[in-house]
Amino acid sequence: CRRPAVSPVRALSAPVALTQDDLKKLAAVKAVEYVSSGMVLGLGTGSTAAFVVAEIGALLANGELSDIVGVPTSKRTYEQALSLGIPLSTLDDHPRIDLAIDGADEVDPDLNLVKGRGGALLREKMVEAASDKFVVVADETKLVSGLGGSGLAMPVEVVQFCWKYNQIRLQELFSEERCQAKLRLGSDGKPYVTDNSNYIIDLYFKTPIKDAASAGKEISALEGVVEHGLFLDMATAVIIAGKDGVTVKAK
Ligand code: ABF
Repeated sequence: CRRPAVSPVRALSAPVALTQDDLKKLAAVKAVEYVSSGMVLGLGTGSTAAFVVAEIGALLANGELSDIVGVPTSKRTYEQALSLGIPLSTLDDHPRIDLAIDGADEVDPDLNLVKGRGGALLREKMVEAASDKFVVVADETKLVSGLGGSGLAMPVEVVQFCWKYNQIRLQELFSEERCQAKLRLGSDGKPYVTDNSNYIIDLYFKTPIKDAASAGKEISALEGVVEHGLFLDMATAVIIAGKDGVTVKAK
């Protein structure tokens, strides 16, 4: 078995009340147990995924892992992995990925996910769809009974052309869930622009999505929609870190 990595991820607090960050770190360390030398890895985006990347970097540095190639799901994950000396590649050069590890915004009882509040949903879905295994890391606050149930954003990436037209069509698509569709703005008050030069329309539901599978198809059918944050039947396993410990839910 591996000697403990030296990454900051391992420096978990003593058994006192665990913060949400502590829980994210616990999930990250558990997920990296799925990583073996020689793997092509999908590197996720978000704060939990960042702890995974940090742990992989530390294991590479202490010799516990070798011959890893990472395919990042965002420019910011690319920068983080580069800074840690993780060899990087692309889907063009590595169209088959052994294992992707990424966070999520919502996890339902069937391991279906809402992802993309970090704005990286398109590259995340491309990388994770190309992966033999997709392990999700999350703290217990991400668990929901039904997707959309958190009342927080479910993102849809749209081309910039006539975004308002698609905002209206998306809102109408979910009138039963009393959906509010809002253009995501950056900290500068201007429309947030993704790594792929698109906009994001965030959908906020008053009640969980009635039929996520149909919803995904209907969203994708809208002209000008690039991708959405419903990741259905994609996760191989979900690692949930909670106050009572770490659990692994597998399909
Ligand atoms: C990423 O993980 C995004 O899809 C999602 O928004 C995010 C969750 O972020 P965090 O781990 O910071 O809660 O994959």
